[in-house]
Amino acid sequence: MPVNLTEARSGGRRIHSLALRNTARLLKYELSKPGFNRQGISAIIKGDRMRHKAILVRTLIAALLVSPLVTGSPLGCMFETRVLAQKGSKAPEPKPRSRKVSDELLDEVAKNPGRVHRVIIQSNGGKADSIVPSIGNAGGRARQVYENVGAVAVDLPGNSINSLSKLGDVKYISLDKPTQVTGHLDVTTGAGLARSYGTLLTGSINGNGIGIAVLDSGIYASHHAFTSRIVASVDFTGEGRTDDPYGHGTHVAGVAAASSHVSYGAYTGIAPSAKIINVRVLDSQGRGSISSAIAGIDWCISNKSLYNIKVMNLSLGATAVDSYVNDPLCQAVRRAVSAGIVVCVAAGNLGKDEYGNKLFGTVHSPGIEPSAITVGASNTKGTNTRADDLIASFSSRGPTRGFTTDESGIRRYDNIIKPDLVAPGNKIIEPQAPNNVLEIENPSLDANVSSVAQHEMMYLSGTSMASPAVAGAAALLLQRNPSLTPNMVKAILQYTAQPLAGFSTLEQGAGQLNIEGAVRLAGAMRQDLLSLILGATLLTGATPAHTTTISGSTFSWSGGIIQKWNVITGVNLITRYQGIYGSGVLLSDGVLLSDGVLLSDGVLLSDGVLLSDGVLLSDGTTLSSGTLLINGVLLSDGVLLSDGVLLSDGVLLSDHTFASSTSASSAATIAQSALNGEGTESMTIEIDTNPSS
Ligand SMILES: [Ca+2]
Ligand SMILES: [Ca+2]
Repeated sequence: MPVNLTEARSGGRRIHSLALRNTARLLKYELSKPGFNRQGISAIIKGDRMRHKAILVRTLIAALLVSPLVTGSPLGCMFETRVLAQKGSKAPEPKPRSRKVSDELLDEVAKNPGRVHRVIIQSNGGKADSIVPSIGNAGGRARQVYENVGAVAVDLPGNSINSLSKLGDVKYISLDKPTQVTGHLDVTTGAGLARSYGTLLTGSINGNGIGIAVLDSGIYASHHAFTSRIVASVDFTGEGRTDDPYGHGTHVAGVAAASSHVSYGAYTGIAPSAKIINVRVLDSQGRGSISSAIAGIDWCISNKSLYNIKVMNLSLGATAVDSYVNDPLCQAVRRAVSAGIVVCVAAGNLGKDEYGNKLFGTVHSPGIEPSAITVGASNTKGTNTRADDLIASFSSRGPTRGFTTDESGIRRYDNIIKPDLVAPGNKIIEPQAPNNVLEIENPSLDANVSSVAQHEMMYLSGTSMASPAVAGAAALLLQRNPSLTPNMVKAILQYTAQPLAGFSTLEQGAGQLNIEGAVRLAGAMRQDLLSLILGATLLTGATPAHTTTISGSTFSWSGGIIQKWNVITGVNLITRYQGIYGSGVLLSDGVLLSDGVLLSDGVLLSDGVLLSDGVLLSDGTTLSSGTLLINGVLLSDGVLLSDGVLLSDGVLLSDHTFASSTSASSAATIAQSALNGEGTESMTIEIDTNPSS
């Protein structure tokens, strides 16, 4: 519709006013049309043939903004902005739309269109939540919403990026660059914190050069979590292979020593640069014999120097019937410890009955061996903070129930305190051997972080996963202080562990693995320990602070160690060299008890000792009435114990039943697997987006 400005040109303010009114009316008409057209507006203004555009347009806009003609128009502000930006110049030309996808990401997508890419999507208006449904519709997965910055971290298939970028709520999509994330195990155990406590030689603590022997069902050696660090592989099952058709050993090795290669480090093991020695003693069905396990241990002792085997992990066990004094697997472990190897052993997964009742006295062999580091399982709930951590319900509880029978037919139970400590063992994600038996029988164990076998991960639960975390920790301690004896490694791990409130010593030993504290304490000790005499000063400087802070929460160390039937506390344990720390001397053997004070060859071992020198409270008296404390955690929560019976909150398997209910006494099997673990949150799934390397 042409605008008649003849009258307006004839002069006077009235004319201008009329022109403005007419133009405004037309503008209002254009603005009201669906699909508001900037060129239409420009045509109106040009059609006015106004000579004083700059002044007039400004006036016009001012008028429009207060005019009832346009109030309420949602486009008013947009129009204002655009026209003002063009003031004094020609009408605006459509600018090329700025792309909403970063070039870097476009390059990545062009290279790998089918791949899932890790991206950051920024939202318009800062409401990140509103774009999450669209992300799902596009086949993506929102990993984390950052409310304060209006962005979402997303795993997004390459072929969805273009369509998603066209949504109005989406402001920009760019590559979430693969900076290293810190894995859950790394963080919650404190291993990540300890990495920077370097040595002069290595600069960082990662297990470099330390050999960890994994006595298990074999290892899938092609997995990129291990490449080039498996320095030896031997088979004692008779199957003539060292790979892992069962799927257990690969995962166990990963907990101890997986590299940060997959998923940006989300599944980094505890000692990611350690050497791995693959000693296959469990067959393709996860079964083994006592003799094959002993053969594996024997081989490790023989080849200790060749592969620098400092640590051994045994996530396996058999029903404990014989006292550790006679049990052949225990004796083999003892020999390895005497040879200077730290031996970590799973406590077992017999911590509850079919009704969920706690079972005590269920640690299996060789977890009943005093010189072993016997590891129970904690449940981290998938969170890095330790404030919510619990003892896993399935984790086997002490005391040990192996026995000897005297000439009168009386059984003498070992009844020693186990486990020694606990470590994360619920729903742990670590490397998966391809097509393994465990996964085929339990498809939900597949974590699906990668489509490539060499990067694929699976879930497993159990003390089988907890033990290798401690094995990895031992490697870190030995790298930090190569002069530590196995007994000292054990003492440091226990002394720095965090007692979890609400659980007795028979459930958690000294507490939960604290690698930050352990590596720090190991570093504070002299490095000439092998030549020390009793009572010598252990520390090179000030006594380390007995607290650790992980993920924002600070906890106290246990400050104690366990010796068979005793919990010993006191700073003397770390300030003075004790006889029990010697190489080749069993922790807990050869120690004198006198008037309730534990002495070690005349040196006061500790300032807070108690308990009997024999069977744990075999006379049926209360184990503790509040006196036996480790940082406020009772040694035992009122459990009454006598041979064969355990009351209170737990149910002791009748030894009779325990010994006869399984035919496994001659077969070393992996801890009857907890497999699916407890129904709490797991570690976060981190999709691996770089599978080809
Ligand atoms: Ca937690
Ligand atoms: Ca898979």
